[in-house]
Order: sequence, then C-alpha cells, then structure tokens
Amino acid sequence: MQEYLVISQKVKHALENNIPVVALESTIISHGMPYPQNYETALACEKIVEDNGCVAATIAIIQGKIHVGLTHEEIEYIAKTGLKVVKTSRRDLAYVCACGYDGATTVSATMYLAHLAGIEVFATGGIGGVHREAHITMDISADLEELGKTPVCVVCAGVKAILDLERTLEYLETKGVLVLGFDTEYLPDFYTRRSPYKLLHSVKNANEVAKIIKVQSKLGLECGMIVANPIPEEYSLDEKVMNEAIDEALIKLNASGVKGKDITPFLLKEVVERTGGKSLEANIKLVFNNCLVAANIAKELSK
Ligand code: PSU
Ligand code: MN
Repeated sequence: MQEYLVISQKVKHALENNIPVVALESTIISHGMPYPQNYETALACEKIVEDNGCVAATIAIIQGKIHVGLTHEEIEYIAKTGLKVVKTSRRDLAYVCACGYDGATTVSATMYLAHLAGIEVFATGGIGGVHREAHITMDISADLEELGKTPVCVVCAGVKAILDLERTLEYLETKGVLVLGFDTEYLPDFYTRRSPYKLLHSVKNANEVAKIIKVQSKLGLECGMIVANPIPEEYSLDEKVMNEAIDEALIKLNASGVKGKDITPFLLKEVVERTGGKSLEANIKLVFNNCLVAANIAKELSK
C-alpha cells in the first residue's frame, strides 16, 4: 500500500496532531471545469479551507502514485492536462496505479482514499447519482455505493438536475446513507437552492453535523453521509433557465452516442455553453461555500 500512497508532509503532520483536514477531489478539476477556471478554483478551495483553520488535502493520482495533498504545480498539471487525465472512480484505481497513469479521482475514489489516509470530511460540488433513464441504462454513479460503505462525510450542493433526484434519494436510503439538509428542508439541486424533494433530516450548523458523525461512528455504521448545502442565494440561477439548458443538453446527449463515464463531463460542458458560462460561475461559488462548511465541520470534529 505505502508503495502507492503518498501523503504530503503537511497533511501527515495535521493528521498526527489533530489539526482538522478537509479532502478535495480532482475530477472536478480535470473533467468538471475548463482551464484556467479549474486551476484557480482548486487553489481558491484550498485557501478557503486553510483560512478557516484546516489543512486541505486535494487528492489525485500522478504517474501511478496516489497523492493525498498536492503541490500547486501538481494541481496545475492536472488542471492543464484536463480530459487526458483518467477519470478515476473506485473501479479504475488499481488499473491507473498499476499502469503508472495520471488519474483524477471522482467522489467515490476520493472518499475511499480519504478514508485510507484517515480524513473524515470531504468537500465537493455535486455528487454523482441515478441518471435519468437509469431504469433502461442502469447508469448509477459509483459515488452512491461508496457513500454506502465508506465513513466519510461529503459536503455538496446536492445532486445536479441532470440526474434523477428522486431516485437518487431512494437509492441512498437503500444504501443506508444519511442525507442532512444544511439549514434547509429540501434537497438542493446544485444551481438552485431547492428541489421539490423534501429531506427527512436537517441540521442548523457544523456542530450538529460533527455530533452526528461521531454517533454514526460509535454505532459502527461504517458508511458515508451527505451534508446537502444549498448554493448561496445571491449566486443561485433561475430554475426555468437551468431546466431548459439541461433538457437541451440531454437531447444532445441522446443524439451523440456518448456513454458511461463520459456522460457527466459531457452534460456539464453542454450546460455551461447553454447558459453562457453562468452555470460555471454558480458551480464555482457553490464549491467555495461547501469548502467553508466542510472546514467548519472538520474543526468541530477535532474538538
Ligand atoms: N458533479 C459535478 N461536477 C463534477 C462531478 C459531479 O457537479 O465534476 C464529478 C464528480 O467527480 C463525481 C463524478 O464523482 O463527476 C460522477 O461521475 P459519474 O456520473 O460518471 O459517476
Ligand atoms: Mn455512470
């Protein structure tokens, strides 16, 4: 294992000294946003985490080695190499490491690796979910399975409307995954603060989340948790405009022949083009907000 796992000095020092650490993923850098916004966003995420008293651990695979904690040069490399980096979910981990490739980790792989390193809190934009038409294609993100078995708290802005939100919630229930609305009673749908789907559980602050994480661990539940944190009001987009952009993107997807793991990056890019970049701006702002909440949760946990 040590052969493939490189934990940066800074992250190692933090983990050994009870300094709170927040994990960050890298598929959002390589496949989720264009250069240079992806690079700027990744650095800004680390800064938010660190300005709030935590250590940031962005996770990616570079030439077959898993890095927990990247240098700015390594982040820039992933950002510039973009789609040529292998989008790496749990399934791809052994292959990418054995072949010495570069890999950008999705939510599922990042959760797994964060847990290996001993990190309990992870911030991202949105998680993968049950795709619309999944009853035909069986396209359900590996993120949901990982949430069902890896004890890491994932702070996200809910599930993007390119997916089937209602079935995603059902699937998470089946897997035993707690979804906590962060100061909301409804599942946020990424670009807007609120979807029509009501959540059963909500919390008011980071302290409450930390308490629940501790109890979940004491009970030996051995699974993840979602903190669904709505995009700040001032950055949220118009629901109707977004739904139109998404519907058009889905029509283009069906005509394109794009399949499997290329679907999510394809849809994200199409939506950005259709909203004249507005969705990218919203995406960046909501990730920042998730980094802040994740940092606060990690701090509470370390008390
Ligand atoms: N949602 C976003 N941006 C992203 C992703 C999801 O808003 O970049 C990425 C995450 O890394 C997530 C992955 O884990 O897409 C899910 O891909 P798939 O649907 O192929 O499982
Ligand atoms: Mn898929």
